[in-house]
Amino acid sequence: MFKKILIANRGEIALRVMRSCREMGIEVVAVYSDADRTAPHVLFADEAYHIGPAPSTESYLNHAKILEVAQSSGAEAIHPGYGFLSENTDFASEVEKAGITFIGPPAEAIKTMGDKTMARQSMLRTDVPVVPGTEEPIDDLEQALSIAKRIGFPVLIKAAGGGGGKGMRIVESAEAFNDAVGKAQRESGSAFGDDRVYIEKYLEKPHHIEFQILADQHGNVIHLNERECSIQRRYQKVIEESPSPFIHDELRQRMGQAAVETARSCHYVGAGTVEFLVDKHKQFYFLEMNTRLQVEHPVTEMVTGYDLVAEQIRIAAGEVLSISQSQVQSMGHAVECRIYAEDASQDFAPSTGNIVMLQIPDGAGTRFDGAIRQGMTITPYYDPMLGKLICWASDRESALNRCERALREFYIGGIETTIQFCRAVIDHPQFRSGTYDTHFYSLYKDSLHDQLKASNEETLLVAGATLYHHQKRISHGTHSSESTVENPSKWRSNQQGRKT
Ligand code: MV4
Repeated sequence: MFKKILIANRGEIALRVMRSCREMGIEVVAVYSDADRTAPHVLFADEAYHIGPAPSTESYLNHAKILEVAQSSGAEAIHPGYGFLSENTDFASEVEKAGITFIGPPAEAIKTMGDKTMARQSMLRTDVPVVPGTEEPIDDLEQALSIAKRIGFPVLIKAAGGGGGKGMRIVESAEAFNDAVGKAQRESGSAFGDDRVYIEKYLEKPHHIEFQILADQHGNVIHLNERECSIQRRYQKVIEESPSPFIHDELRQRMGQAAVETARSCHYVGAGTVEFLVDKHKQFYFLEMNTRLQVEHPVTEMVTGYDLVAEQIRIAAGEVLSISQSQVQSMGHAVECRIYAEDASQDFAPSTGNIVMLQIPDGAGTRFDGAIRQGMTITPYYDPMLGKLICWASDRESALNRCERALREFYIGGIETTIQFCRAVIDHPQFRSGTYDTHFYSLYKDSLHDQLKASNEETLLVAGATLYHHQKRISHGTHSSESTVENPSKWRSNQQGRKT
C-alpha cells in the first residue's frame, strides 16, 4: 500500500480523499494556489506546497509543478479528484512516466471515453444499446442531413470533445439543420478547442440514470447500482438519489450488466460512471462514460456502505477487488443536495464574499461533504460548489423528510447559497411523487421560484419575530441571563413544579 499520496485538487473533494487516506494510514500532501493559502484542504493535510497564482490554469492545472511537488515530497501516487486534471490524458501519462501512480483509469480509457464519437464507436461493437446517431463527426453537411432525416427529427447536435451539454443543439426540422450545425461547431470550438460535432436522435423526456462501476487491474469488474440524476438545471446536477424511483429490479440488473460491459470494452481500471438515458418506454441507451470519481459518489456510498475512494486507492495499489457482485446490496435510500454559492433569485449568479455565520446540519443519517468554515472567503476563482448534503434513511420518504429537516438546520450567512432552492425541490409534489424526468426544472421553474420567494420571506419574518421576542423578554426581565438564585428563571420553576 502507498505511504504517501498527493491530492491534486482543492475544496470538498480534496478533503474527501484525504479522509479516506488517513483512515488507511496514508500520509497526504496538499497543493495550493495563492487564493488557498489557508484553505481547509491545506490545513487538513500532513504537508502542503504552494503551486502558483489563483487562476487554476497557473496552479491546479499546472502539470509540471504538481509532478515536481509529488517527486520532491516523495508521494508515490496522485489522486486528481474530479474536474481539473482528472480526465486529462496527457497528465495521466506524464504521471505514470515519472514513475508515480495515477489514481484513475489508464490514459487510453480516458482518451476513448473522452471523445464522445470514439466512445460511441467503441460501444457499437458491444451489445449495449447506444442512442441512434452518427458514428463519425460531421464533415459533409449533405450526408449528415440525410442521416438526420433517416433518424427522424428532432435530432440533437452534440460536441465530440465535450459532454455535459455544452455545444448541444436541438434541431426540429431539415430546414434548420445546416444553420444549427454551424452554430454548434462554433460553440464547441470555443468551449473545447475542438469543433467536431455529431448527431443523436433526440429522446423525449428521458431519465438520466448512471451506474457506478469498479474495475481492478486483474479483470474483475462490478457495478454498485445506480444514481438517478434527472434533476438538473442547465445540465448542472442539483439533486441526485439512489435507488432511482423510475427503474425496477429487472431493468436495474440489465443496466448494471451493460455498465460492466461498457467498462470491459475500454479495459477500464478504477472507479467510473456509465451514464444512460432511459426513455418513457424504459428503453435505455448508453450516453457517455465519466472516467473519474464523481461529485455524487456519496449517494452510492450511503446505500452500499462502501468507501469508493478507499476502493480507488486499493485498485491503484494493485489489489484484487475485495467485493464480489453478489455481495453488493443497496440498503435504504440516499439523497444528495448540491450546495452552491449562487443566488437562485438572480439567475444563479455566483455569490462571493465572507462566510460570517455557519451552521452545518448533523444528526442521524446526515452527512455533509464540504470544505467551508466560518470567517473564510469564497473567491470567484473556482467552482462555486460549497459542498454536498447527503441524507440517508430506510425508505425514500423518510430520506426526503430527513433532507428537508437538515436543509432547515443549514445556515450559511454572508453569501447567497442554493440551500433554500434545494428545499423547494425536495418539497415539490412532483419530486416527492418520484415521477420526474430531465425536464423537471424547466417544467416547474416558476413554482420552484415562487416557493423560494415565499420561504425567503418566511425566514425574514421568523428572524424579525425572534428579535422582537428577544427584546421583549429582556425588557420584561424574563431573559435567562437575568435569573438568579433568589429569582430563578421560569424554566427552572416550571421544571420543579412538574409532576413526575
Ligand atoms: C440527450 C437528451 C435527449 N436525447 N441526448 C444533457 C446533458 C448531457 N449530458 C446530455 N443531455 C441530454 N442528452 C439525447 N439523445 C436530453 C438531455 C438532457 C438532459 C439530460 C440529463 C439531465 C437533464 C437534461 C435536460 C435536458 C436535456
